Amino acid sequence: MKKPSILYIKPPDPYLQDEFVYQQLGPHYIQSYTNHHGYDSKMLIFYVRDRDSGVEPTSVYDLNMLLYDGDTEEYDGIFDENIFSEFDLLALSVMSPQAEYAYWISELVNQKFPDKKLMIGGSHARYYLDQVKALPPELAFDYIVPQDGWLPMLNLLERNLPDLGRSYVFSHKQDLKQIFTPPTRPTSLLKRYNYEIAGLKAYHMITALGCPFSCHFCESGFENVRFFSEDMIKMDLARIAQVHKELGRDRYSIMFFDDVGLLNPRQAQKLSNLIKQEGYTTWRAFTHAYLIVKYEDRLLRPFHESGGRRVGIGLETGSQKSLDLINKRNGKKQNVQEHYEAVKVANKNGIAVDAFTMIYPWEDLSDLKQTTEMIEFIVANPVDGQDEKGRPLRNYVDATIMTPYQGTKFNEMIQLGQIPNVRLKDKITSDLLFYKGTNAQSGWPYAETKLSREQYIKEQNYRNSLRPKYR
Ligand code: B12
Repeated sequence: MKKPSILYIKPPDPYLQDEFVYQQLGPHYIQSYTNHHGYDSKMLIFYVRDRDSGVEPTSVYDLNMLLYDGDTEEYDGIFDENIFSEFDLLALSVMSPQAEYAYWISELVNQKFPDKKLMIGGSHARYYLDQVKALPPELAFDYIVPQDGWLPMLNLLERNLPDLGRSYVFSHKQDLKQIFTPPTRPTSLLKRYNYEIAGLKAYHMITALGCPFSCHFCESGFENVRFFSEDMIKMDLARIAQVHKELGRDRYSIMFFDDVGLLNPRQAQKLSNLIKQEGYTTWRAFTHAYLIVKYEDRLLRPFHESGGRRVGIGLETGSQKSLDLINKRNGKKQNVQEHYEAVKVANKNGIAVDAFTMIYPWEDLSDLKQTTEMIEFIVANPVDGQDEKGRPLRNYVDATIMTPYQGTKFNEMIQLGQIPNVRLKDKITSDLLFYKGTNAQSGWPYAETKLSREQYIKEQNYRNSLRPKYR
């Protein structure tokens, strides 16, 4: 019997100004695994045509699509629904901001290709499982995979895509040490992606899933950390280095995007060795303020010596009151003073900081002032080093307004009235406590906040205006 074929589908990424900044890894991990097991598949990447026009797409026909068969780009142009007729399984990978687009696709398939099986995986299925399960028949999926995709996918393929009724949930947590198939990295696809670290073209990868921290604004607070094997990391690093070389680059860069980038000196050393072995010139990883303060050179020296030039840190806020409420370290105190210290230590060691901050709906003028002062300090603090283009390295900042998404502790606390001066609207529609698809901004779910929305937006704009022109 012929093995079922799969079309992996990535809906557009409405978040970034440009679609082609980061490859969406989820479907590439699963594709590599099904390739290994002998199943034919292609990758379909949707993107918004002519983003700069400012015209928002309102249907799937407003989108463009890119079709990849392995390393070969087969098509790039206006969406053609006939593509769906060629495959047995249409498998979507969806983060919540992409959900709106994903439902355009499921609606079309349910209407015009009812014999095809539809599957949804990714963080949207995980964190909004109840809503995905409750989708009306015209938008619903056959299979919902809220956790890891490897085993559910293989199992359903081996059973020749059984009829299990609509919205069948198949949840599985994988021992990542048993996965030896790094994500597919088609050179011609990666060529489209543009991101630089310290002046060199960079791609990103992950070493682990989950997060050991407990930030009350995050949906994955308290998710166990599971590491991929060192072999898997090596294979992925080697493949990415090969892509860079195939694209004619002899100096190239990598970013580790997981939450556990530089955790301790031993691990930083291990990653640094791998980076050197594969010939990378610069790299970036995430770390935490208290770790930089705790380990200083022991953490940062191996990083810097192997080309580490930027660290991402969720500094969140300059207000101690807000930092305490966030509860990043699950009951352990983190001090705002450590944020200043960490930036100074990193910069002195030749490493620039990408600082992520938020505005919180309980904040008063003095909280806002404290974070703004911290940001002013960060952007002004000199970094002792240059990038690969000979420009001084500069710190970078990002400011957003916190939305208490479903499944976060803040959502629960606000609903229970535990945060003074903050109330949510009685009627929460999907564009309020949900990532809004087409412009990737959250709505304003608050019935009451300490200051007005306008005050918060003004402060946010000011903070983001301090960003350097490059990073
Ligand atoms: C890298 C990253 C980004 C990058 C790149 C995004 C991209 N194109 O991939 C950038 C910076 C752009 C980004 C932006 C945002 N991100 Co982000 N990001 C991540 C991060 C750190 C890693 C993603 C990743 O590569 N994971 C590795 C892969 C293997 O995991 P995965 O995709 O979940 O796939 C697994 C399963 O979900 C499943 N699966 C996935 N796809 C499929 C498909 C099928 C068919 C099957 C069967 C299974 C399956 O199998 C995989 C293996 O288990 C995750 C956190 C994390 N550690 O996952 C957050 C995360 C995905 N991001 C998140 C958020 C909130 C955002 C933003 C909204 C942030 C903001 N406030 O603006 C934006 C929105 C982006 C958008 N799409 O519009 C949330 C999403 C929550 C949600 N409800 O969907 C996460 C989970 C972090 C968090 N806990 O808050 N992000």
